[in-house]
This record gives sequence, structure tokens and C-alpha cells, in this order.
Amino acid sequence: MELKGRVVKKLADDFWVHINNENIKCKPRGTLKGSGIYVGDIVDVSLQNNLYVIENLHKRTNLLIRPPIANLQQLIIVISSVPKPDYMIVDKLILFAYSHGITPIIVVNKQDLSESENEYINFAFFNFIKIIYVSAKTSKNIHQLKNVLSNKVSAFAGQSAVGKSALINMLLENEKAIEGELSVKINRGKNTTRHSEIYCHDNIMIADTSGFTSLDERLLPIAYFELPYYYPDYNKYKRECKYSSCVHFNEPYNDCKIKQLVNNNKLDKLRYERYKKIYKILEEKWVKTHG
Ligand SMILES: Nc1nc2c(ncn2[C@@H]2O[C@H](COP(=O)(O)OP(=O)(O)OP(=O)(O)O)[C@@H](O)[C@H]2O)c(=O)[nH]1
Ligand SMILES: [Mg+2]
Ligand SMILES: [Zn+2]
Repeated sequence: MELKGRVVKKLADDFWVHINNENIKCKPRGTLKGSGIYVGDIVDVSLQNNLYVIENLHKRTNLLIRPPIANLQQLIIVISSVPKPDYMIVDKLILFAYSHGITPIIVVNKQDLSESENEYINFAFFNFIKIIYVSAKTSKNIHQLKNVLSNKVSAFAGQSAVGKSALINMLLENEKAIEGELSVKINRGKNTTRHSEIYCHDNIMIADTSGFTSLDERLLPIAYFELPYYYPDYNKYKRECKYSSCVHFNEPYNDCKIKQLVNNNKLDKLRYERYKKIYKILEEKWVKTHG
């Protein structure tokens, strides 16, 4: 009999597969050894001589290299009023998610703080993305967050001290005593390898992927001229730019609808400035690698 489940933990040649609310320790079948089964992979498992064996690896929807995880579905971008939001990090994380086929969701934490402290929270221009306002301290809207997380594999990302650990601990109901950073760093010379794991509680699956916080735009798998494609708020008006290949950058003002909308405050000026910054970084990277 074959069982289907998700790999939630990997240590050397041992894999733990989540089946029927249990993590079952498995060994890969001979031909799958060393073939790169990742945390997050969907596998078929059979029982042979009292040993669980991974028989088959299902096709992935995506694979992240750093941190190593397969089939991630949602990226929960946490922000708060204290520390003040860094919208460049938010934009880069959104871009990271879209460019890997992952759905980004913004969670604004610390809603228990007074309004005056929330003055830096302004997502008026982020109407293309789901935004949930919560408090890990008072549990406000946590059920809403749980709904969004249910039956999906999600990872949390965002600046330090916004409350990622506080939220995760609450969601997993302290099933695991997760202290501080979820990730364990294994130092091997110069390279830091991150160990990944998926924590399951009820139907919530949270990947330990704190590597996202120090997101490096050089890891973005996109060419500079593809950048506008990953801005749903710009894509909406794409047909209104004079040229279909418009990247809303060096084109004349009169030919670019996005520039006009930014100028008329219909699109966020600051997000557009950040767009241009990211564009330049990606362009420099392109020139370096393509001559
Ligand atoms: N007022 C308030 N404080 C919170 C809330 N959630 C977390 N905090 C506090 O914010 C601080 C940082 O929370 P953490 O959960 O450690 O933040 P983090 O995002 O995991 O930070 P890193 O692990 O450094 O990336 C702690 O002192 C928490 O007690 C909240 O909803 N309201
Ligand atoms: Mg933390
Ligand atoms: Zn344009």
C-alpha cells in the first residue's frame, strides 16, 4: 500500500514525511538516493519489512535554493509600525514571491499599538495584494490569518522584530518550543547552509525559512526588462503605454501611462522610485553577466 505525504524534515539520509498528522521517518528507495529530495516535496511512501520507503517523488511547482525548500505556496510578509516598515524590503519580497510562483500576502502586526504609532503604515497603493491586520499580543484577527494559512505551505518573512516568531508560535500553539530564529545555521567554511523544516499544526504548514529576511535582489531569477511583468499594479495599465515593451523607465513621459499615473498620484510615487532602483540593480547585474 502506498501513502502520499509531504517531506517536512531532512537529516542526512533520513526524511520525515507528514502523513495523517504524523511525521513518519523514511528512507529513500535506492534509485532515489542522492537524487535531491527536498523538504516540501510530495512523495509516495510504502512500508517494507517494517521500514518506510520513499518510492516516488512528485513533480514540483517550484524549488528555492536558499533556503532549500520545494513547493512553497505562500510568502507571508510581516510588517509592523515598530520597527518602522522598510517598504523596499516589502517590494523585494513581493517580487521574490511572484517571480517564484508564490503568492505574497502582507500581514500588518502589532495592531494593539496606538494609531499614532501606526502613522507609517500605509498600504493604500497595495490593492493588488491581500493584507491582514493582526496583533500577536491580543490575538486580533488571528482567525483570519489562520484561514489564509490553512492547507497551504507558507513561509514568514520580513524585517527583524516585526513579530514573525510571536505569530508563528501563536499559530503553532507552541507545539514546538521555537526560540528566536527558527533556522539553524550550519557553518561549513565560508558557506552557511540553512537547514529547513516544515512545522505542521492542524492544517497549517509553516516553513522555517528565515533566510528570506536578508533577501538579496541578485537572487531574483528575472532579467531587468521582465521587471514590469511582476508589478500587477502596473500590468493593469500596460496596454495604455505607447509601446507594449514599455518598461516605464527611459520612455518619454507622454508615451508611458505608468509615469503619468505616478505623476497624478494614481500610483504610489515611492513605490515607483523603488521600482526604478530595483530596475537599475537588475540591469547592472545583467550587464555584468551578459557583457
Ligand atoms: N505590541 C506588540 N508587540 C509585539 C507583537 N508581536 C510581537 N511583539 C514584540 O515584538 C518583539 C519582536 O518580536 P519577534 O517575534 O521576536 O520578532 P521577529 O520578527 O521574529 O524578529 P527576528 O527573529 O529578529 O526576525 C518582541 O518583543 C515581541 O514581544 C504584537 O502584536 N504587539
Ligand atoms: Mg524571530
Ligand atoms: Zn510605460
